[in-house]
Amino acid sequence: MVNTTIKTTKSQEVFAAAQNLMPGGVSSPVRAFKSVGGQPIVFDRVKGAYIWDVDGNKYIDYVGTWGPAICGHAHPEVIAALHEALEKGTSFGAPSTLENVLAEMVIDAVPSIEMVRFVNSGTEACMGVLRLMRAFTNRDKIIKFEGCYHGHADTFLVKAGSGVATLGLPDSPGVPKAATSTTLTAPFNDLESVKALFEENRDEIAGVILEPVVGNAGFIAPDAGFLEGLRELTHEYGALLVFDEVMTGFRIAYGGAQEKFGVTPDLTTLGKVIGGGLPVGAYGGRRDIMSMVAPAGPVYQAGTLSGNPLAMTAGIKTLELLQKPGTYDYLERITKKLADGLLQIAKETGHAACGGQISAMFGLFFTSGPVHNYEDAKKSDTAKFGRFHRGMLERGVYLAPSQFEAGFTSFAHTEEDIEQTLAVARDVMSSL
Ligand code: HOZ
Repeated sequence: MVNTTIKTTKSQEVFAAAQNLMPGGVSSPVRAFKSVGGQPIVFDRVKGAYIWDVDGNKYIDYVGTWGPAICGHAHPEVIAALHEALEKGTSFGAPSTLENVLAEMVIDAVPSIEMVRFVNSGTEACMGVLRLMRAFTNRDKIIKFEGCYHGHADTFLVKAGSGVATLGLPDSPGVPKAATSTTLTAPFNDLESVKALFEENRDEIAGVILEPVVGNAGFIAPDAGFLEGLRELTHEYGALLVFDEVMTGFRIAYGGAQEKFGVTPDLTTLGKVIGGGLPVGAYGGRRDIMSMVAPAGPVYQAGTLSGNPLAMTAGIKTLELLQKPGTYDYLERITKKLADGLLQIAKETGHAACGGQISAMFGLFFTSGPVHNYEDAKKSDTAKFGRFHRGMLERGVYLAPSQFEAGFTSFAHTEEDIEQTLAVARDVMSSL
């Protein structure tokens, strides 16, 4: 049933050549497979729930280009809309109706967002929001959580997740001490630590930023009351609450984690899904705060390709597709089947494991858990995860090449895809 003899000769050739051309042979670190061993496969094309590599092998994909592909890759309606938009030009660098359309869709969907600024990536969105938090409160310090990742701006590279966690790096060289001296960190799900930081730094903390559901330290859900507690603490100490919904936005619910959990932050960052596979980020929030952004206000932030017509088009069509009735019920059902199935198979094959899912986002740790924060996540047997990852890949299932990244499904994934994935997982876990 299961093919374990895939040939990846061409992938190996291309990746070997890439090593001389780009640092580590990649454009973004986690892609290099450093923590799971072996070499990355080199993609040729993607469609629906599947990837084909340059050797012609087909894989069921649970990375979804790191989150954007919630409709499945290259959805025909997104591609058709892009073809039409392409004829009108690739970049305007000027206002367009498309920006209004996507802005209205985002404002309608996301409870905290009354005004929005489009940028080109999640990193850029978080950089913009950071400056705005500080400007609005006239305070410099921020609180972030261990294992949360908010892009690669200097201030956020403290106990960061994603590639920093994957590679086990200390905080990055090249980041001036001054840039991180204002970054305070706390363990995720630990309200007492946050309160202590507020007490120790009275009237100095601009705000708290977090992934409301962590995806960059593996998948970690917030404990009951955690998000509500942060909302209360930030109110009490006159600080802003910022949800980084680059991963969770339009993924765990149409209105993101803030809709799902009923907690409304002051500001929100978005990316991934709202670009429908093209490079987009956004930050938005309360009108009084957003009115400080230039040129409405003095807080400077700009971008040549921001509001790009192709990116806006892909985003609009993706959100339209997500509005179809039943979409999120379907995503919840298939992802639960996958996450529960993986845990059951781990149990039956004798592996300590824990994990879970919310809508189309999931994770599996090789530790008995529970995992409430990054310290807990680090107890996972990463060597075993590496062997699991390789086994799955060799049998046609593409998972994120790191224990410290969440998995993503799409509504292009079928029940049969999930069943096939679970059959493969049983085979692999039996031989780990
Ligand atoms: N921030 C993404 C992972 N959490 C980017 C990974 C990549 O594209 O390699």
